[in-house]
Amino acid sequence: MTRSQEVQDLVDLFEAEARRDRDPEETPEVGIVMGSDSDLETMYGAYEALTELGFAEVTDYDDPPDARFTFETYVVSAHRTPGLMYAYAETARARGLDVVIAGAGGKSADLPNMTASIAYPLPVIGVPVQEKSVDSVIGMPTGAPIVAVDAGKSFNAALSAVQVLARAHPELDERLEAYHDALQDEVGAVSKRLHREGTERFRESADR
Ligand code: AIR
Repeated sequence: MTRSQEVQDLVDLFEAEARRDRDPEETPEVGIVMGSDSDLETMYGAYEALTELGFAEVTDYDDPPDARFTFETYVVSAHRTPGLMYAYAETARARGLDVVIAGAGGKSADLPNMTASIAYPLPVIGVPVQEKSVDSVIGMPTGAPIVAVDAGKSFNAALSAVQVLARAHPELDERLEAYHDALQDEVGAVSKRLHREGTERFRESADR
């Protein structure tokens, strides 16, 4: 299959970045890829989780954000642009990525599993964008691993990605702990309020 110019530009970019041998502090740690821009609303959860944990998005490799931990985002289709998927996954490690979050929808959601195979041993966290995509994301043969979340759970995929990174970066451990503490506080506060107000008043209160 030939590649269009738009795709070839991206392949050239990935290959050039792979050759550059940049300082790991300047390259994104997390890569987010999705099969179509129609997946973006579902994959936005990964963006939300990463930014909540202090990650910033790289949109220009030559002008990265100041944040220590960063991520990048692309549309890569396993079926419409197989060459782009191959180039993305094959260069992922050399470009400094430590973990990839890959989401796709439909019954043939092959981007996560193929990215996992090509980028191996880089960990890939698969996000089935729809319920019907779950089997094709998680159904990897023995020896070809993928980690995956439930349909649509891109927020959790990003938390898992940061858990992977936190093994090497204690400050991320602390951010994950702080995030979980805040979650606990929310549940504790709502539980107290439900108990204090009683069920009927709680249901009627505007700021539920
Ligand atoms: N898809 C795109 N290329 C390969 C696959 N499996 C998936 C996308 C999206 C769905 O097909 O991940 O969830 C429909 O894509 P679109 O672009 O037609 O909206």
